Amino acid sequence: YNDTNALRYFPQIRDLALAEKLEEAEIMTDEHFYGVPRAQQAYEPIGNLLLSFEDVGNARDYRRELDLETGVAKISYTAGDAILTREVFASYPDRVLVMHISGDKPGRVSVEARMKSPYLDASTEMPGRLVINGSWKKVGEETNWLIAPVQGQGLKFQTELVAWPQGGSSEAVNGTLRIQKADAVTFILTIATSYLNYTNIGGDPPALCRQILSRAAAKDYATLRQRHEADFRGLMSRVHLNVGDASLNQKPTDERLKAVRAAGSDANLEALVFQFGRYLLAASSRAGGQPANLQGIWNEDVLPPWGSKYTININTEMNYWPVEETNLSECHLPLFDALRDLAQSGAITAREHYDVGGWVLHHNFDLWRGTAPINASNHGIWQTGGAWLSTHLWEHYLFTGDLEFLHATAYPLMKGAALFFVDALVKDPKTGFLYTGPSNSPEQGGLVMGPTMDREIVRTLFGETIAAARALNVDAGLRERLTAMRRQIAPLEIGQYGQLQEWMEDTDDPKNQHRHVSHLWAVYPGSEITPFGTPELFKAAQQSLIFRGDAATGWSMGWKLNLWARFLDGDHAYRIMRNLVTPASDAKPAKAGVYKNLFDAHPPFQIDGNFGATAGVAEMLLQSDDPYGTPTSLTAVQSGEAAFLHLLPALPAALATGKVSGLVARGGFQVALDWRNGKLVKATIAARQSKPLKVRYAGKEIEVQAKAGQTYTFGPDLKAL
Ligand code: FUC
Repeated sequence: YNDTNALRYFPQIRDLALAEKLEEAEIMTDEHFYGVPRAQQAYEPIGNLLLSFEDVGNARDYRRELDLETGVAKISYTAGDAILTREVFASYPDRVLVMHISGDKPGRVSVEARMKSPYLDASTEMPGRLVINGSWKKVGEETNWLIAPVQGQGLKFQTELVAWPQGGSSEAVNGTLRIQKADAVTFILTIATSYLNYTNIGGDPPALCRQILSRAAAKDYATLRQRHEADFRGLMSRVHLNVGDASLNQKPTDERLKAVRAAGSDANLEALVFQFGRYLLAASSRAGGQPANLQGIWNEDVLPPWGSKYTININTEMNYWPVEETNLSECHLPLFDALRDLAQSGAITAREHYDVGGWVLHHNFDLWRGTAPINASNHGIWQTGGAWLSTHLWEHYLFTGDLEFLHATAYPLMKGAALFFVDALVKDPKTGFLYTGPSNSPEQGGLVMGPTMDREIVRTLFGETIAAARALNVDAGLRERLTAMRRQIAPLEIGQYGQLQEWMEDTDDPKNQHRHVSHLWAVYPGSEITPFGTPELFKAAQQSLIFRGDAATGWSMGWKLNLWARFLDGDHAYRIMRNLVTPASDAKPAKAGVYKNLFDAHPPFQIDGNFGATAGVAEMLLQSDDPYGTPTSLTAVQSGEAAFLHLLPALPAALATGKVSGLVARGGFQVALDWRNGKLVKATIAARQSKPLKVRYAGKEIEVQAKAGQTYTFGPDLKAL
C-alpha cells in the first residue's frame, strides 16, 4: 500500500505546514502522500443461505428470540396443527453455523435450501450436501471511493452446507437440497477461505471445509449445541446486571423500544443493551479470528458502508472499550494479533513515507494490514492510530497483570509505536514544544500541526511505554529519553470560551457540533484530565462537551455517554443513553439510535455504538482509572503499581436501585455492587492481584493492602462488613 515516492515530498509538506501554508501543504499531500491505491479493501460477505418453507404462509404465533446467555436464536410458529421450531447458533468451538428445525408432530418439516454468492465460481450438489466455490472479483458496476478496486488474484473460498434429516426424504437437485416430511433436520454450514495471513493466501479451502465438517459430523446436534452453549455461557454468565423492571422482558423488543419513547425510560431494556454489547463481542471477536470491524462481522453488502473495515480514529477502539471492564478480556486478543501484523507493515510505512523508525498506522486498516494514509487530508493524514491502539495493550496488562503478555506481546509493539514518535515529533517554531504533524483533529478542519488529541495520545503512549519498560526492568536509556521528550510535548490549553483547546491555536468555534470529540480523549478513554488531579482542565473539557451538544451519530453518542460518566454526571450520561436506545431510522432525515434487533445505527448500521453503550453503562457503575491523574507524570495507579476503585461514580437517578456482579477493574479486581434508592448497600471486591488499593464511594476514600485471592466486603460507609 505504500507510495515509494511519498518520502520525496514529506519534508516539503511538513515545512509548508510548519510555515502555516496549510492549503499548499494539503495540495501537495493530495498529489503525493497517500498510499497506493488511495483506499483499502472491504470486508465482503460470502453470500446467502436461502431456506424456503412450504408452511410459513399460514403461520400463527410467530415468535423470534435470541438468548444472550446461550447465544442461541430461536424461531417458532404454528402451522396447521403443528408447532415448528428453528434453533440457530454459530459455534466457536466447532467452527460451524448450525440450524436445527423440528416439529412437535412427526413428518412436518419440509424445507428447501440453496446458496447464493456474488463471488460464485462453481456449485455442486450431492445427497445431503451443497458446495459452492468462489473467489473475490469485481462484481457489479458500482464503485465507492472509500473501497479500493479489485486487482489481481483474490481470496478463494468454499462454503459447504450439510443436511442431517431425521425421517422423511432428502434429495439434491439443481443446486437445491430438498427435505420433505421429515421429523427434524439439522443444517451445518461451514466456510473456509484461502487466507493464511496478510502476506499469504495459499490456504486450501476444500481441505479446511472437509476437516471442519468431519469433526462436526462426529457429533450429533445435541452435542454441538451443548459445546456451543458451554462456550458461550462461559463468557456471558460472568456479568449480571439487574436494574429496572425485568417483567418487561416478556414484551417484544420493537414494542419496548417504542414504549421507551413514550415512557421516557426502560432501565431494564438499557441493561439488555448493555448485555447485547457483550454478546456482540463474544460473537464477533474470538481468539484466532479477525478483530470486530465497523459492522462487527455482520456485513451483508458488496459495497459496505466505509468498507466494513477498521476505522481507528475512534471506531475500532470503541469496539474494544467494554472488553476488559465487562469481563471478556480474551475477546481482546484478535486486536492484538492484528497489531502484531500492523507493526510489521507500519514499520515499512514509517520508513517509506517518513524515513523514521518504529511503526505508524494512520486512520484505517484492513485485512491486508494497510497502514499508509488514505482518502483525504482532513482525516487520512493522522499519525496516531497505531499509538492509540497500543494503549489497549497496556490496558490489557493493567486488567490482567499478565507479565508474560507484557513482555512477549505488548511491550515490543508499544515500544515500536513510541519509537516512531521519538523520530517523528517536531519542534513548534513558536513555542519550542514538541508536537506531531502534519496531522489533524480527526475529520475536522484540515491539515494542521500538533492537534490536541495527538499530543494526548503520544504523551500517554510514552508514559505507558516507560511504565512497561520499568515493570519489565528493560531499556533504561529509552526510558530516560521518553521521559525527557514527554515533558517537552506541548501542554493542554484552556481557550477563550473556557473550553479545552482542540488545536494549538485558540480557534475553537463554540457552535461547532461535530460528532468527533477528539480533544476530549484525555478524559476518556485516556486519563490525563481527571476530576481531582486537573480540576481546571476537567471543567474546560466539560465546557467543550457542552458546546458539542447531546445530539449525535450512534458512536458519537457512545463516546459522549462515557465522557459524561467520566464527568461524574450520571443523569447526563443516562440522557445520552436514552437517546441511544431509541428507534433508529434510515429514512430521510435519518435518525441515530438502535434498530429493532438492537444493532446500533450511525445510521446506517455500525456496531461501535453498541460497544460504546456497554462501556458507558459499566463506566456509570464502576471506574478504575486514577481520578487524581495529570498529564505530567504517570501515577502509581496508571503504572499498575496500585489500584483505585470508584464505586457508583455516576449513578443516574433512573438506575436508583440495582445489582451488578462480575465487573472488572484495573488491577484485576472483580466487583459486585448492590445499591438501593441511589445508595450503596454492599460492595464485594475480589482481588486477583496483591497491591495497594484505594476505594472511593460518595466522597469517602479508604485504603486496603489487597491480597490476591482475598475478598473484601464493604457497606456504604466503606467499613468492612
Ligand atoms: C469515521 C466517522 C464516521 C464513520 C466512519 C466509519 O470516519 O467520522 O462517522 O463512523 O468513521
